[in-house]
Amino acid sequence: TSNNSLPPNNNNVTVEDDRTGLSIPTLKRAIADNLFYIQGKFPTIATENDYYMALAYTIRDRMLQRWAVTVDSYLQSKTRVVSYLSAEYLLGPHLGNNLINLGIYDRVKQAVEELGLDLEHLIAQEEEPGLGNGGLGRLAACYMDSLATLEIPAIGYGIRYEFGIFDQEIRDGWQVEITDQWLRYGNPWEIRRPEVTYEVKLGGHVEHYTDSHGHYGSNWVPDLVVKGVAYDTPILGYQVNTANTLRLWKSEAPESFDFQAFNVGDYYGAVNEKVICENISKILYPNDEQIQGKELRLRQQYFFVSCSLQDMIALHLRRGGKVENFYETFVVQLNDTHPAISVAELMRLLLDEHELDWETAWDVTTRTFAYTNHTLLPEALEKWNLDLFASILPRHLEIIYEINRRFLDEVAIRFPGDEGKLWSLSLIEEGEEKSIRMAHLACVGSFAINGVAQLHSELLKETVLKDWYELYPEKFSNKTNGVTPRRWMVLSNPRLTELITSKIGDGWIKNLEELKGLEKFADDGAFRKQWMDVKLAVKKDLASQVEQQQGIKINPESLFDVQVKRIHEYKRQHLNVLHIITLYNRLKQHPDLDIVPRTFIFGGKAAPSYHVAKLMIKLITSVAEVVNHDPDVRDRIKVVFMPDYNVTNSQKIYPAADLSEQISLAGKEASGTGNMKFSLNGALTIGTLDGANVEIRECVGEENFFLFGLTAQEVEQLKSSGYNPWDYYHDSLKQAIDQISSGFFSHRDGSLFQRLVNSLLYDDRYLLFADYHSYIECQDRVAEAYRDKDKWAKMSILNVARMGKFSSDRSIKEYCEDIWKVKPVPVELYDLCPDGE
Ligand code: CBF
Repeated sequence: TSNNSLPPNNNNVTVEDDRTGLSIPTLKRAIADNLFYIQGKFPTIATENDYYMALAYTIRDRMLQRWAVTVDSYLQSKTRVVSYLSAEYLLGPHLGNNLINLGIYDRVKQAVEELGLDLEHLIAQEEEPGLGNGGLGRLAACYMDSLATLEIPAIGYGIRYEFGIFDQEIRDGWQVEITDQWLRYGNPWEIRRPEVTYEVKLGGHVEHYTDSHGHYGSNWVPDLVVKGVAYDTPILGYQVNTANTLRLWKSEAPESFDFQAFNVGDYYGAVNEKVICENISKILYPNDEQIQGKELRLRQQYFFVSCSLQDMIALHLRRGGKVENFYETFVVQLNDTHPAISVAELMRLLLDEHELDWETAWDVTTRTFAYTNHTLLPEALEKWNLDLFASILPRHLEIIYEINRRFLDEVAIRFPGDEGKLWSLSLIEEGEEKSIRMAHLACVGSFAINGVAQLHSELLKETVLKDWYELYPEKFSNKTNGVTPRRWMVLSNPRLTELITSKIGDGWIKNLEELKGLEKFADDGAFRKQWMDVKLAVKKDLASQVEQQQGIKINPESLFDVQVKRIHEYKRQHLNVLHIITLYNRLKQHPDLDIVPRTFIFGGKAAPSYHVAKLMIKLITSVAEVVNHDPDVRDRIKVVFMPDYNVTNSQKIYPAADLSEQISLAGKEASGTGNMKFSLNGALTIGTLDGANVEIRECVGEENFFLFGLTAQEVEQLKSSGYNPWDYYHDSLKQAIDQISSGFFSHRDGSLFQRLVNSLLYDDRYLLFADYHSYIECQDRVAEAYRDKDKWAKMSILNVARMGKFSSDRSIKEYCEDIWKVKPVPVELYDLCPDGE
């Protein structure tokens, strides 16, 4: 049917309609067509995955014209393009989201049903691209959605990892990591661009020369050259024509090299080098907020940054620009320090490849980059061992030395005689092991620096970037994170979306502040009932999923108390466990105690080499084992660990939560974005004054937020006055800790959790003990509040109504106005291939 010579069929469907048409008969034909011509299958033998693929191609076809026109209009226009550089994109499945953004979800559902299929089943076939670890990668994905929805010319650059974040299984209560093979059945959403490739040098040495005109130059002689190949994925905005590009790089061996090796008979050498090249984009490092300083990771960072900058320069020149004006075409946002090597790479390209002088090259560079910091944790601040760095990027080391020399000269003038300042601001950390401080490279090379929540941005200025703030106060600002309501409401919570829309229309999907309109219904009894009915229906869905997958029966009427996020000591999942044990002990002591039934739901991955985090998972599952099977509990408490927490699973979890656990130690969580997704879906928060919790509480009202714990300031005071966990080790806390260490939850194996218990008793870096009593008292208030369902409904409605600020659209608008200085460029559809051309 794709053959041009065929006449239109009796539905009057033309060839063009087959690729773009949106009527139900056309969609059905297109699906059947793709099933046959792309999958090579026909209905009697097609699997559900074949149908998913056929549908995915059908939808991609409908995005292609928008995509091509968007690219063309950016090439034609003279407006600045935002380039988002991120080593991670945690996109989640595309199909459902694209149907929402195209506005054809219901229509496609019907078309698919008429073919005897179920749309939700097909959507569930998609293997999500898990190209990120957690919040940082998911933020990048939300920002791509908002950039397109706001019609901002933008391109996202990253790495096409062959293996994304590992799949998690729980065996005998322990996390087991399984390789993520997201590409195993192919990826219908991407297009390989074999013509868009760049060479990336690695290793070797640098030669210096003076040419016949007396110009001094540097020639980097690498010992390995890798090829980066572009894979493009369209990112469609909501109800607009804009489809921006996410360009991910795959590393390959250059075509030429293996022949050279064969010629000299080195078969092993040739194959080995090919493997080395391909390894660069093989796997995502599974550490969230922890650096490991591994050579391959530096190679990955440099690889994608170099390809991306070369690509941007090529596009800029193609638009008729001169390298000196590069920053007029692109503004480049560095998503944390992972792409910070960009500063040295752009300098290298401008100096060595485009022969600009140092001053001009530095001027271009510092007008190009802006840097977002995402963490205050010292262990997450990237540093590269100098020798390692020199062995991979010898030319960049020279450039960094020169940047540093000039920069420290400036510092010496500003702070005469202040050796300490030179030491603390230097790009090089001295000491036994010299290293390069990537955050400092990002700061010196960027014209803007921002944190991701008000508190975080303030703490940055007072702590890790204090000296930088003193030097360049004008560079600093805050850009509080946000989440896209398209994925995190419309797609994941259709019931609530419908209820809200029935009251205030659907304007809120693009302008989240319109949720304010719900406030006036918060006192309407009938609406509260509808609200709680929706919540109950969603909880029932989750309950049946849990029962089906794990055989655990949970009571949908119980309070769903949820903590889903990466497992980390600073996020304090073990504080939550201490509360569970406390409740359990109360029930054991007073079996007839009238408690509010609760279901505790956990989910999250631990970095494979982070032993204490893995032990925290084992603790949760061990406590679950005891509590869930104790007849005295009589099902009043249930504990569930949902395996393989990812975007797909999270879309079912956030909508079902009553209570959102945001209990990190104040001053440790930069922002959090899960906190926003929960509250947007009507969960109430129990939380500390950390990250964006502070702003969420301000917005929803302190009476609609369960606050506990020390403030960031109090944490510092307590630490500096000499914190002693033993001061808090009594009563119910002592009982819980002693049970864990005596083996009560581990078949009398007292040694199992000893490392975890000792880390609390003898260090307690994250002050669990100090916050325990306040947490328990607050949880008791939560339980009391939940008894009054009507009041709870009101609080829940008000939470949603007041979450307007936390749309990623708002964040992106702030970046556009304050940092990027870019404006929307609406895309008009036009025919790119008029007849006869
Ligand atoms: O800013 C996005 C998120 O980034 C992190 O996940 C990170 O990797 N540094 C932080 O931990 C989150 O607080 C933050 O929301």
